[in-house]
Amino acid sequence: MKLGLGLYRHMLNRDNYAFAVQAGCTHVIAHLVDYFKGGESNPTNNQPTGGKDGVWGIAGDPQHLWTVEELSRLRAEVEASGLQLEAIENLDPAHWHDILLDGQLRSAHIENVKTIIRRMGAAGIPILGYNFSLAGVCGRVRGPFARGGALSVGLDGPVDTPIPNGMVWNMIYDQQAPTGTLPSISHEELWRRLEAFLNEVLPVAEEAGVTLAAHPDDPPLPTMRQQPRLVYQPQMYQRLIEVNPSPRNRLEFCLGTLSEMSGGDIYSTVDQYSRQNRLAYVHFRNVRGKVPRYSETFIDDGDVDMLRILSILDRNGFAGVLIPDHTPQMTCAAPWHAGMAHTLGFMRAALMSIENGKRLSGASTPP
Ligand SMILES: [Mn+2]
Repeated sequence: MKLGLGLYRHMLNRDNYAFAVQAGCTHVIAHLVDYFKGGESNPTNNQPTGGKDGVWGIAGDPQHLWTVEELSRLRAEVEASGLQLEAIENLDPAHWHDILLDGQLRSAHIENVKTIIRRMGAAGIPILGYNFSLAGVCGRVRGPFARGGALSVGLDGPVDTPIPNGMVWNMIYDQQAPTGTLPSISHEELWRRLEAFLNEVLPVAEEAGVTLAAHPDDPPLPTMRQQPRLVYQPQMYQRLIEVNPSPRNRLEFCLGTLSEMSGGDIYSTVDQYSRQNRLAYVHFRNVRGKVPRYSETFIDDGDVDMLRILSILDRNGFAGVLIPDHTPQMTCAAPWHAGMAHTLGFMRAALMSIENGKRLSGASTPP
């Protein structure tokens, strides 16, 4: 297993690459969507929250798809710092909103995603993470929920305010949209859209050598903002991978979200999907509680035994990248970095302990 750091768009710079190397990382996962553009309730020194039913920010330029040159330059900068670029996390709503919404631009947006996948392949970036969700990440509350009063986020019950027109997945893609709200759809309609999307883009992903990695719904409730959620119980990931058997159809395996789900057992869930070799990469996060009430914790302080998770991943031969997902904000001049450094230190020690255990038991072959 490999240690990585996820960086938001405005954090993609040499200082943060050096920080990652210093913390023992070998890989970076990059967000290219600027979630914070025009957002009012979204401090840029933390994960985007947007408030309970607010907005992260304004989506990007619908005419500008990430170019091979931009992607290659990013990869080169990451590699110049001694790291590898493992994945791009999340598509810009500006480029694919009508796939989620089944709108008039759907076929153009399918072409957008195919183009992005081909360009990632050309730039040698192996994984594209996505979240097939209308309401996206919403309903979050912030507070001193973590150990020592560290600022963290959580869920305090469902949020049912409808999504305004022109907004999808936490972001505004049309500032001129007529007033009104998005009509509700059924769970089966959402699955139909997901299946059509995967069946159209996975052949291109196979050709391009790019893996699609699906994030589960965070928060994992059956509905949020009057819209269905896709993967809100662990078993629903099985349906997603059975939609299309392509080896490029994999999971952005978010341990925190899976642990927040009301059903299932986190350890058997990790075993089930890692045994099938369906994990593209892992969001390594701990949490206390389950829907509809939970909060994010420090990595060593939640409901989940993260060491046990790693031993299951190791036993099943997972060799991909783990990144801290979110962490509580630590009380100091660099709250985000301190939280990440704390989690990365924990992860590094845990991974070293697994390797040492194998060496002592003679299980690994010498180099
Ligand atoms: Mn996650």
